[in-house]
Amino acid sequence: MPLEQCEIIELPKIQDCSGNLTFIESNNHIPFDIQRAYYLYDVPGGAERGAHAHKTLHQLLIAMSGSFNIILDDGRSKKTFHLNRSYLGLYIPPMTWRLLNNFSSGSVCMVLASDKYDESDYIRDYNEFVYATQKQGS
Ligand code: T46
Repeated sequence: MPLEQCEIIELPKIQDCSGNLTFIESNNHIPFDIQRAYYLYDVPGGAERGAHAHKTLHQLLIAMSGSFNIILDDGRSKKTFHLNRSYLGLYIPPMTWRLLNNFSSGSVCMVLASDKYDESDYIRDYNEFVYATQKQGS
């Protein structure tokens, strides 16, 4: 998918003197049905996550706490995003290579996904990913 389809989505934020509340509705605030949620936490300093693409999975990444970088790659170009607010989500469509790094201490990355875990949906080899994107584009 072209990188232009990857975007930061600003989620609703209800603010009052006792704190903030953010909510997410499938197919309203994000363009897919949520089938799974998972989160990354206790990530050691200097660690990297991801380094793969998904064939069909749509995801939204949110920094629930702390911050981290996400480098996205569509096989032609790369773009780096920085997440550090719990009302901002990064939408990642299928066929987008991602690498997460620069996790701050205590950071939590929550992920909403359009499908259940399926290892056969992963492309973990970068050359295979680039080949697949070129085939799609031709
Ligand atoms: C992404 C980043 C942010 C499961 O059993 N169930 C699951 O739902 C998931 C996501 C993973 N696993 C198992 C599969 C592997 O044995 O947990 C292990 C690590 O999984 P993975 O390589 O997917 O972990 P990350 O953190 O490198 O990547 C994940 C997502 O796959 C990826 O799409 O954007 O988190």
